[in-house]
Amino acid sequence: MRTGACIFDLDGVLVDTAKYHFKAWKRLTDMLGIDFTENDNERLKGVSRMASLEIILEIGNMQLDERKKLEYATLKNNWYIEYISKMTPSEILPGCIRFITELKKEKILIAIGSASKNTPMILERVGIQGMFDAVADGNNITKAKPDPEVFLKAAEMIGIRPEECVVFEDAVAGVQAALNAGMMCIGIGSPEVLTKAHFVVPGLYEMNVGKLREIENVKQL
Ligand code: B16
Ligand code: MG
Repeated sequence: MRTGACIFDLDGVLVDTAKYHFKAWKRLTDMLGIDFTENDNERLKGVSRMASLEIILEIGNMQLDERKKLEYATLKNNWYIEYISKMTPSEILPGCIRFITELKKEKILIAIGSASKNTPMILERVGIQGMFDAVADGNNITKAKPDPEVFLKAAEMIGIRPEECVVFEDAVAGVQAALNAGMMCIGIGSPEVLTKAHFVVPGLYEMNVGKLREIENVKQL
């Protein structure tokens, strides 16, 4: 295949917001008396806000009615917004700007495919909102990863066929979503965790257009 577009997940690929999600969930779980660890937080990566709360309630063996669930999810999000509103460009992960600039020179389109409803605010805070040809996020989808909706939406917005898109993802659910969309997926993280990705790098600092070309030539969808 020849890459027409690269679609980037946001949290864990372009910026490290997992620590702020953890801080906000931890504040809630402390309030509810649930023992919640950084290890548990790994299970929330790429998962939507409400699905994350369900996992937390399962960990705490706690049942709540829908009204309470919404109340707590909103509370967590308000705390999360308090943290991310203080983000600065220094929190963009290494290699991200350099790689995106290289892609643009090659006329490869770039888009965001994130589960987060806070995507616009994060992009604005770290100052990269103008870099993308399209942004598909939690605000314009109804089905969470591993459903392919967010990546298909991004591809549709930029007018590139799914089989010409390469997704960069750090979460298992996100890798599965990319495969479900019929796209090539480069995992960001560890190959032991992202077993289904076509190729895995530790971070975008390990990516360049030459490597992308090698991967697209060797790997079959
Ligand atoms: P929000 P991604 C995901 O973003 C996060 O990985 C996940 O931990 C979070 O629960 C989800 O966004 C929803 O975020 O509460 O801000 O809408 O990795 O898909 O960019
Ligand atoms: Mg992610």
